[in-house]
Amino acid sequence: MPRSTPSGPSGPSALAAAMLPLLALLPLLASLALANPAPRHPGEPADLLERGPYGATALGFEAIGDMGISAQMMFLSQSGKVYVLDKTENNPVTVSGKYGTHPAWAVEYDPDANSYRTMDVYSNTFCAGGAVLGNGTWVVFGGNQPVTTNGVATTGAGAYDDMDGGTAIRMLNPCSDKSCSWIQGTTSYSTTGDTGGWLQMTGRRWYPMVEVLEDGSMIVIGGDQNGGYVNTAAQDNPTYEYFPPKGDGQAINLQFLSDTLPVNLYALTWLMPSGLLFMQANKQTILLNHTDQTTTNLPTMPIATRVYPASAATAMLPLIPDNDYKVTLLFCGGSATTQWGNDGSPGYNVTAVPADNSCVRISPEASNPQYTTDDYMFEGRSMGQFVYLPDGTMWMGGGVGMGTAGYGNDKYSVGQSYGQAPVYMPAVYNFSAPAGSRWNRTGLSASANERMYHSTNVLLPDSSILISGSNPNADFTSAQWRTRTDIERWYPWYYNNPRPNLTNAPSNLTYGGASFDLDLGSITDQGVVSTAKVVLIRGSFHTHVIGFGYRMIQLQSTYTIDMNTGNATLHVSQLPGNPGPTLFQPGPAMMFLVVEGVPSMGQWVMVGNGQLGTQTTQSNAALPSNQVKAIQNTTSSPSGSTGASGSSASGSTTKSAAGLSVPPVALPAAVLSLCTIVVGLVSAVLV
Ligand SMILES: [Cu+2]
Repeated sequence: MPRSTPSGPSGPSALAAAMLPLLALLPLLASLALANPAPRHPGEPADLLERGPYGATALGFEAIGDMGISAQMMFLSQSGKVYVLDKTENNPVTVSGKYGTHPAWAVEYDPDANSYRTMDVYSNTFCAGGAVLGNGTWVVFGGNQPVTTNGVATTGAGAYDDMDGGTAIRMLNPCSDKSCSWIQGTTSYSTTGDTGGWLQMTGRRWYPMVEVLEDGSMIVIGGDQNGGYVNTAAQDNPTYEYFPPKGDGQAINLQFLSDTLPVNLYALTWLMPSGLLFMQANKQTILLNHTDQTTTNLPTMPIATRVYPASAATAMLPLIPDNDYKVTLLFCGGSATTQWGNDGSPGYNVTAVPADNSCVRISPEASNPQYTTDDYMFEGRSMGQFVYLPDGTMWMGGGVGMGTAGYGNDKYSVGQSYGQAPVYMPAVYNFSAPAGSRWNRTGLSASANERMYHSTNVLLPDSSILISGSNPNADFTSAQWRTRTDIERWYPWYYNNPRPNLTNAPSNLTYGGASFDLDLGSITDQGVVSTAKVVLIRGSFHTHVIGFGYRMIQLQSTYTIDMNTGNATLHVSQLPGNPGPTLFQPGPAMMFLVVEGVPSMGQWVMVGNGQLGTQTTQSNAALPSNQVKAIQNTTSSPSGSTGASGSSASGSTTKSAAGLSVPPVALPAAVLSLCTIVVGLVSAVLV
């Protein structure tokens, strides 16, 4: 795609004179254009020569290896390592630990080395919740009773040496040297007190929701006692509690969880800028004030059920300055079935029910919040999972076209799956595209592998997506749908493009305060520089197509282009001081510099002060206006804009192509403009 066309003032005679030295530069300019091809834009077809580190084509999947266990839960940590948890089952890899040598259900996976090490987790993590605290410690809550062979529940350590995970809490401080292990058992949370035994919650929670609060602590919500297809009153745990514990440490009743039986597991929950919690389960929606336990009813979820086991793809849309960080939630797919069975099974042929294809949005704290329909998906999908891409689009992959989440040995199960007709094709959703054009799969190809219930997808720092896991079974099996321990990666369209360099990035970000500068390098094309942005994706725990603690924000920024030095600088705000940490909770986040939709490699930063507790907020320092410093040192031309990201007004029309290495002071501005013409022509021919 050609770069912007300059509007040089040169007349014919000046043009002829200036062209002579430029002709000598043509080979150099051509080589520059070859070295830095203009990036494609989302949806453009892949160049078949562009391949990922293992040989796959951009926009495609690649099978890259195996991680020994099935990735029911997975997160990329700030150490660069991916931590994976499965349920207790007869996995082919083992670990030696506190209770002997047994099949492993936890691994640390190194995406750079494409290798893993097994880790010892004492209790059954089937099906837990988790997130990362504001201090960077990851915590996993709940699970199920010990099981022995064929997934049969037992009361003591079964054949696999697993303990009861119903009330268990496990913590991990990630490491890059293979030295870390899960903190569990009798280890106390702090040095000032001991839990008196196991790190544990107030009650059993299978399928608990976890959300991170503005002080970096967590709220752990709901769940049931012993598992099942859906919840029942007999085994419901309709309460929430905090971690670390607050107040008297006791669980607090939440009527909403009783009202939404039987479809209230992993109740969909997001912290809102006001500090209230948006909650959605069954068809009901509320805002919860968790401190005084009052609730406000919001509209009923239309069209379909979104919460597990309907399991829609859900996400908070990326938070952007252009709409004053308005919070909007998106729900896509799920199931419109009206019957739910019980904790034993669906009780009907659930696999014959087509998955829903609708998408709806709601902005919970807008005036008069309503669900509105969004662009529908290409097909019905239960258990599709959204993954934020740094360019602001959202990838969706996995799931099924028929049935729901859940599994069991019923006459209508397909193997042991309550879903069938896997969806092999991903799609990309662009929230900022005009209605009617938000879904795109141009140039994408299908995976060869089904990724069903208990599969997970995680963004890596290079913007590829790590994919593993699939349908669970009572125990590890190779029968359909088999227990999958293999790994795939998916590569975005820009995977092999030259990437922006994220240099001199801060390691900590605050809520408000002084801005910081990022060096954009030798780019002077205002059309390119004006696309530069900085985004953060918060560290998040992925399971059951939910990203716990998952949100993405674009920081406000402006730019200065200095034609004298040939460099550009991006001025970047800290996180918004108002509303502060309720908008983007403290804790580790991956930072990307994105130019023309192409991200840098992600770098981890700590948002907030790195500790649990009230975070300091202050007003954000004003950013300089967008500015192009003209070629002569005597003039500087502010744009007159007041710091809005993406403003393109300028007092100068002088532009230069990115990467041009001709010393700018050696040539007059008109000649630089002509250089841009030539580069533009060469690029137009070559691209
Ligand atoms: Cu599960």
